[in-house]
Amino acid sequence: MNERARAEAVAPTLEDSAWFMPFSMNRHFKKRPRLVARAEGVWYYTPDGRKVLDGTSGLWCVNAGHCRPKIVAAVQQQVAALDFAPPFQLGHPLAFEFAERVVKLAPQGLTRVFFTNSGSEAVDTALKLALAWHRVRGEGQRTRLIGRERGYHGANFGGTAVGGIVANRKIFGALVAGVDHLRHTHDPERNAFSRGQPKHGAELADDLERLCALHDPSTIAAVIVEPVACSAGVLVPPVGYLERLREICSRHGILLVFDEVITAWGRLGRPFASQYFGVTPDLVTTAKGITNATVPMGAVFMKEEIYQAFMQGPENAIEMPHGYTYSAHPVACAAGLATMEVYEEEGLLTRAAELAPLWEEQAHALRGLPNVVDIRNIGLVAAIELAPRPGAPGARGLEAHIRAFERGVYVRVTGDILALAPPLIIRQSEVDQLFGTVREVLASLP
Ligand code: PXG
Ligand code: PLP
Repeated sequence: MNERARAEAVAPTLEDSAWFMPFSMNRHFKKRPRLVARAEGVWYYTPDGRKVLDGTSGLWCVNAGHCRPKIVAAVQQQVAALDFAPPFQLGHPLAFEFAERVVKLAPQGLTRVFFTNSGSEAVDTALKLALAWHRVRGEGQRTRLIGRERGYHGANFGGTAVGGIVANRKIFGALVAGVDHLRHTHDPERNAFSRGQPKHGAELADDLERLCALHDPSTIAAVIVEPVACSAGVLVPPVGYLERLREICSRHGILLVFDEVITAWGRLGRPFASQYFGVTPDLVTTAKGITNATVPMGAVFMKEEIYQAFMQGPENAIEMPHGYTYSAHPVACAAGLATMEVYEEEGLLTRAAELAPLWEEQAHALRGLPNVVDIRNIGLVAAIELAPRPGAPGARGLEAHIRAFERGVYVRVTGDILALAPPLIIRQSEVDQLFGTVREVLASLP
């Protein structure tokens, strides 16, 4: 069957498809689907062969571009050589090799890594590690977890509980006891159209002092934040904010977790955002770009002292009763190793720093277009915030997303915020096309 025939075979049945799509408007989408059938580099191809520029690296994950031959070959070879090996009480060489490779890139002092299969699992793993770490050191009263308003930490129980996007939480009711949230840092009145880090708002980190006073710091296990909150619309940390959070956590013995599921693997022009901002957390969660999204994988990096605290007691006892059937899956490790090679050979973990100045210019050149109320950027990320239509929040954003797709550009939309984060291999001419299409769409959008 050629691509068109296959599309026609699929299309008539979509409207009552069995697939309950995640984080999607199922009925709306199935009536008017947008499908991609193939990808290469920065391009998606629809089933009928139309090219669509991938302006969001899939879901912020295909950092080296799509279907990279080296990664494809590594996956093909691995799946034929060793399809699966249990990670509990058995191992395979690639898992150990991959761990060595990635800890070399991790923020300084984060010398150990635990593998998961997604960012959501990485987050729940990090939260469990934080609770357990305090407990094995005799501070089992530290059970509180602190997230932040507008944070996104995946879809599992712990991550949903510390997450701060209201729509993602309220349908589930109370999830995990003892969770509280810092205020978010978004302040359009003072910081609209900031280039890079906004000037105002470092003092918002002092909200952690308020929560410490309220709950008593000795009850707090960990604080988790995204260095840049990407899902909730690219909220860039104010100058000095992350430093202050770090200082308060250290002073009170609270573990600081940076959720770098999106911001790691070169998005800001350094391997990790922690390095970009010069702030080192105690744990880092990541996923997505760790395998260029070719095979699902996530990871938690931790300081040596956290790992060592568990390496006590008899050597024939399991130190950490936690893990997943597919932790360090051989095919994921093979994809990850090939991904690291591509990143290194092509300098992709620093390329965003080279592209960033012009990227920033082009993003902010959209200022003044109808309904544009804010533009934010950092590294190879930008957000364009649109004024909502009265009584219909999200409608304008969704229409922009659909129109852009019809004009050959895929951009992510959250409410009325468009988010751009293309693969790190993007060429300048393709950046021009990305912004050119966004400009046309915004100019034409009611
Ligand atoms: N933490 C952060 C900071 C994330 O961005 C997760 C955890 C969860 O990862 P998994 O692999 O379980 O999805 C994420 C994922 C969007 C969008 O449009 C963002 C994510 C996922 C889907 C959509 O902004 N981030
Ligand atoms: N549920 C059941 C019944 C299981 O047996 C397992 C794993 O053995 C799980 C859940 C967890 O699955 P995973 O390890 O893939 O996360």
